[in-house]
Amino acid sequence: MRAQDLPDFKDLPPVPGMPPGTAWGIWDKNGERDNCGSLNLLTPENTKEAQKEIRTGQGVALNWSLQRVAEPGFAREQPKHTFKDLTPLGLAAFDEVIHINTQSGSQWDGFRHWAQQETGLYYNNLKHDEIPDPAHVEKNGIHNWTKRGGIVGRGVLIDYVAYAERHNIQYSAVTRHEITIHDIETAAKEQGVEFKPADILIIRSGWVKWHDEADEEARIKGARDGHEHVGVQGSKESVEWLWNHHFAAVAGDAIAFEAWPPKAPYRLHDHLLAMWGTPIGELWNLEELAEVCKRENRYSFFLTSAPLNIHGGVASPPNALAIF
Ligand code: UVW
Repeated sequence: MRAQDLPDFKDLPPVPGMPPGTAWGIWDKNGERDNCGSLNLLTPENTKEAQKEIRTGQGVALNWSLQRVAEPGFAREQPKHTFKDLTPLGLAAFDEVIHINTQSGSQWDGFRHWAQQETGLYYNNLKHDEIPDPAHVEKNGIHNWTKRGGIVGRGVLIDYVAYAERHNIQYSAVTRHEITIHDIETAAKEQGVEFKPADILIIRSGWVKWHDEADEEARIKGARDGHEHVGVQGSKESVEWLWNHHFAAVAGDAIAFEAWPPKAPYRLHDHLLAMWGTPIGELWNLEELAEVCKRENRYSFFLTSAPLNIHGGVASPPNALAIF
């Protein structure tokens, strides 16, 4: 379905057993279950339109170092990187082994990560126990994003850090500071951004900047042991605004895109991942991106992302590039 044919939030057809505003079945085609949600908005036509954003040719990589976050929270593992010396095989060579929890650093949350919490159901009616079951490996696995040609489109950055400075808004990135739709719309206007359907909406909240500037003790307290951080407000207004703009995906630099902890019934994780099939990018490094946007005075760009091709995967480093 094209963005212009999608129903408004209030007109989404009811899905039995699910809260209003569930978008299951919308992208099912010829009796085949959809696994890609709003990524279906990224069509070849959209790519051709988005490539008009390339003017200077400068690329900015949005993955943070795999070694970041230094001390992950929510009992998540630090990445392990070991070298494997191939000298015993008569070769002057190295392999390496990388062991990561995909939630510990820059990531896309896929549709096997998070259920609508009250029903325990994942995007398009996938059940919790089906996820580790090989019989259901095709459902919602992140490999489906590779199969469809990755993520390619127009990215737009809302630099909330710069907006907060301009408007004298003081906050700590490791408190539950809410970014409202009014803030996003005002910042967009000030930055000269007009949203388009199928955009990939990226919000710089200041979490990575905080982490970069904090000492070890503060990082442990804020990132590993504290479970509060800045993000988009979870509210009726946010949910309706996000759906009605028909973004292909959303992303940010904090542990979650939304102000954490979330508050029912407007947990954005539930709506985006489980009810709509909209990927959430988290812990992206947006520092250089913000500098380039400011320098170019342009907050839209061509964006590509090639997630891991892992069959049945839950999440992935984004391997995202913004190209100006
Ligand atoms: C949090 O851990 C806050 O979010 P996610 O599970 O999406 O990483």
